Amino acid sequence: MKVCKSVLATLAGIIVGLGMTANVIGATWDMPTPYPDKTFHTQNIAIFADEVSKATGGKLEIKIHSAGSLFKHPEIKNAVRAGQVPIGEFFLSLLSNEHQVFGADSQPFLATNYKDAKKLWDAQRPVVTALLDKQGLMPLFSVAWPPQGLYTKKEIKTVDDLKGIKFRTYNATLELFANLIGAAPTQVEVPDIPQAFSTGRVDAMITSPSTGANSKAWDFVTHYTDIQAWLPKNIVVVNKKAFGKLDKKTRNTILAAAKAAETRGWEMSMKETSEKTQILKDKGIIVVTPSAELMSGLKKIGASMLEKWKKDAGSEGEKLLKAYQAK
Ligand code: PCA
Repeated sequence: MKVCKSVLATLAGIIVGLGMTANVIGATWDMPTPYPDKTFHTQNIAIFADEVSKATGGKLEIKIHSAGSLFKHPEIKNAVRAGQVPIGEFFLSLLSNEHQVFGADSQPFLATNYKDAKKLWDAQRPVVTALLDKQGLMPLFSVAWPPQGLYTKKEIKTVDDLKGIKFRTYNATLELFANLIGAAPTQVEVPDIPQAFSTGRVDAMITSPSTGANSKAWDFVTHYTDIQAWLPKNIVVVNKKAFGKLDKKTRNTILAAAKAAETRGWEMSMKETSEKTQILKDKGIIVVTPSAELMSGLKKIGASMLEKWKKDAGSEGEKLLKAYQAK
């Protein structure tokens, strides 16, 4: 009897350890994301998780761990790759250190509106899928952030006005852009933005109206210049092995929910752009249409970055650009 009990306890431990719920009716998938709950991307994946749960009758629950609480942003991709978690969301262009094609959406002024951003993703998806496949990963969906604008503590009329400013960045491409405009870049994750400003680590940033409003940018900057520089994306990926272990019906359920999440996410993003820009205004930030001089200065830098990108991105990059320009 005693032995029996301990065997049962061990079995229960194994089942829980495997991420199964205690009553063995289904599985729980932990899903890390670097972004806070109130981010529209996180709200979108919450709906995705809900749809999967409902459609599988609770057989598969996806539990979201937001704001980098389970894995820090730079670790999320490898955590999914290693099977530590079966699914995760991260900023696609973070992977540009592996291959430049991952960073195409962060190239300044390559795709600056939703229509072009969507075309770019259509061109990028097959290349990204093939590269991730080699790592045992499969993309489920990808959603763009709103166009990226400039947050500062003074009016910016020319590129020269940005010289020497301590600049918050979020990937290598933005870091290079900041260096080329003569600013001093520091990498800061979204949940840490308010503190980075309040402690004086940074004085300016380029990000969406979404992240600016959610970070309460009016507490630390005065101007938002609407430069619409690029629309970077988040991507949700699964570990192919974990996905393959599911039955066909569940796999199809996930794929259908992913497709819906991509469509819904882009719609949410578009809505965010106007809503959050209005909030910036309402909270007292001066929303500025950029001067022609500022734009031509920034675009010149963007053009030189694209030339370098083309060299670094090789034949895959060329294929991607051709497909983008053909659309
Ligand atoms: N918000 C995220 C990524 C792009 C954006 O708009 C950030 O600022 O890190």
